[in-house]
Amino acid sequence: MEKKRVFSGIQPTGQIHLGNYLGAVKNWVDSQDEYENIFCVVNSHAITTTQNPKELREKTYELAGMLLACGIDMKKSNLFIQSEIDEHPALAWVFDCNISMGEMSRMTQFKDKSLKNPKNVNVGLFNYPVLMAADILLYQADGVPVGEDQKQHLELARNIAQRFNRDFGECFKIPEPMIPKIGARVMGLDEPANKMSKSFNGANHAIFLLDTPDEIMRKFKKATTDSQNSIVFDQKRAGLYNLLNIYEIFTHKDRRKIEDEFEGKGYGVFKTMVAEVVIEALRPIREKYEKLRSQKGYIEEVLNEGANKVRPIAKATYKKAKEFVGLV
Ligand code: AQP
Repeated sequence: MEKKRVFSGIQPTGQIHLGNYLGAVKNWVDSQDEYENIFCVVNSHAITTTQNPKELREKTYELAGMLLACGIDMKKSNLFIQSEIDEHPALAWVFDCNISMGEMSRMTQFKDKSLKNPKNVNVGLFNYPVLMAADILLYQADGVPVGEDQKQHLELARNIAQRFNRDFGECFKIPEPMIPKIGARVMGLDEPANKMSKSFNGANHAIFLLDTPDEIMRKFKKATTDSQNSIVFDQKRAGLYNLLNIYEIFTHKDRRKIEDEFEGKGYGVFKTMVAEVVIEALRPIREKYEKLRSQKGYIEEVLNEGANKVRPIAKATYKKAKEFVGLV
């Protein structure tokens, strides 16, 4: 039986944090055998916020290296840089002309990001979800493994595909969201009301995958919790719940067992144990990245190979879409 195809992307806007890893990348790695995998460093999405060109180029290759260090295996997956395949913006334009301003105005991430960065509210930022729809639909993906924050964008991609198929002819597969049961929304350690984010400034906000063991321990020890003393899964206690979820994912223990383990123990012991589990889980990634970071030639080779393999899929889909709308 043919394997189902998954597509997902990540922006080279900064270092990967625990939210990106648990919400997306770890799931890409863990299910590589099950699917036909296409993963993308979405650098064209990154320029919707101000970027220094030289740094963006560096961060693009660094992120690709990080994904390989996390376990993306080129024998099982294709990894490429978005800007290397011209059909992404080309298909986005076709979609742009078939989507209303009203539908786009409901996208909450645009509102959040505009408020965060009022000096650079550009058309690309508004259009971000359309480019994301093109990314996914070009590859006829069956599933899209992402964190919960991308749910609305995925719904839009499905609507775009359904409408196009109805109005012009059967062209796109309708992709299913693949949002993990735990880890879909990792919250900031300093402010558990906000999702952990690359662009959020704060020394104790995010655990980055390249943080040293000391940094990880310090950040977890300072994590915001509450003044109660029981260690139980209670969604209303957001800071504690976030830490417990992180512990649950890395230890694979069930919730009852975790609550029993920490019965009668205080936050000091609990936070230390969460930090230790995370340090051990991230250690091999950090070590592998240290070896890979000097091998820019190898990373470039992997990315070129990935682009060459998936380009024909993108070209075939775009050609079909173009013909359907009369662009030939
Ligand atoms: N806090 C999170 N918890 C779970 N999943 C998350 N993702 C992001 N933050 C969390 C998932 O990571 C994947 C890649 O995200 P992205 O880099 O493309 O963009 P983003 O969602 O905008 O991530 P950031 O960290 O918040 O970046 P900035 O600060 O640049 O906007 C996606 O699957 C996302 O769901």
